[in-house]
Amino acid sequence: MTTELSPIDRAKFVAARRSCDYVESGMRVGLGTGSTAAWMVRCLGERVQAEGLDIIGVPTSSRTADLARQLGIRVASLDEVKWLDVTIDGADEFDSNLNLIKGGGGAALQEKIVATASDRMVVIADAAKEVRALGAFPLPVETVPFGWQTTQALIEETLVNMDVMGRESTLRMNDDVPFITDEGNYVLDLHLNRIGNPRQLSLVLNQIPGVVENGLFIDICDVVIVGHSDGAVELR
Ligand code: ABF
Repeated sequence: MTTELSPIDRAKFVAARRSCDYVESGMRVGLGTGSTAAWMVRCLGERVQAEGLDIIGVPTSSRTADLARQLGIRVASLDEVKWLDVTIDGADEFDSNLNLIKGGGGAALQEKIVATASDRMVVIADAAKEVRALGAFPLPVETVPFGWQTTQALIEETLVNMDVMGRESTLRMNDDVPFITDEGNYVLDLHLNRIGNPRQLSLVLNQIPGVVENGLFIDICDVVIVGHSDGAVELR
């Protein structure tokens, strides 16, 4: 399955495979979204088939639910299991405090709900996701469809008037119709370049009427497993 992988895909696979050490029979497991998380789902599916691993998977997106079912993993909704032993998910960026930018795939709201409803959150990523300061990756902000362009203008006005961003931040948002999420909400991408105070920015954004959630994960991640083509490193 993995001999012909590119170096970055191998790094993702290595991190994903290591993360499965956190999973044992009887666990309720949040299953993340994205290409790295897909490797984790495949590895768990192999264990279900090979050793009868008995887990309940709670997917963070419809894409992950489809993959998990195809691989024979028992799937349930968060409402059915209420709380999880562990969630394993990817990220777009992580810093030295294990704060994250997530949601590049448009599932940040569901991912944050599932990750928060877990005893432990494990992030799996290739080394390129490690940053000194969050923000080079566009920050997803999920809004309700009603008045989304007004919400976008409110976001811009609020952030420009506050010093929650780094000196070299600029505010650029998509002009075309935003991405539509599983929940039917819209996703705006904030091109901030560097976020000076991610904790404060996350609080400020979620106070703006119309904003449902943002892709900053502050004090949620417990472990980041960084994959390299020749091994994995765990950061706590
Ligand atoms: C999901 O997948 C998102 O939160 C995150 O943006 C993305 C990472 O994708 P990949 O693992 O493909 O880089 O976890």
